Amino acid sequence: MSTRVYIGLGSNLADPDGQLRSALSALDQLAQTAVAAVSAFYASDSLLPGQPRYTNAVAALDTELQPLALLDALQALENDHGRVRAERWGPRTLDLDILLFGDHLIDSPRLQVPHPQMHLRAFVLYPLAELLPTEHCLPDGQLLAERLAACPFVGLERL
Ligand code: ROI
Repeated sequence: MSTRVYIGLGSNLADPDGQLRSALSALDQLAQTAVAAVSAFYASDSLLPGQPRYTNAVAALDTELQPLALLDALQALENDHGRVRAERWGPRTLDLDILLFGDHLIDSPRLQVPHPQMHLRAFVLYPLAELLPTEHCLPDGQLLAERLAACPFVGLERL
């Protein structure tokens, strides 16, 4: 049985748009996984000053993988795209975050779902809202519409 999963993609190094396109085709080739839909790409300044601008997007996947197996696959993909984990929050060629995994609530040392910062980040919420109805109720009980209302579309450029 497959689960609908939402992945946040981000890059701010080495041709960010190209990194995202290449990541999307790699995601579609993952075992037991298919890409069902992809948002537009969005550009925005980094939340941390002094970094290059990011390109972000959200993809909907249907996967038969369990959450930690998917996380392993995403981290392998990040490494394939030349990501070097030099500093926490550092610039990165590719960042893949599990935002939602069906309606699961996961709180393990390696993986928290829903992604703990997603409700604060316009570059996650607005692309997600292209793929989910805003009346969608998130696993923590909040409506996507409420999250959007609390997180204005500021500084985002839809590409
Ligand atoms: N800023 C933007 N705009 N997009 C990101 O994906 C992103 N990722 C990060 C930090 C450094 C917090 N800032 C970001 O990890």
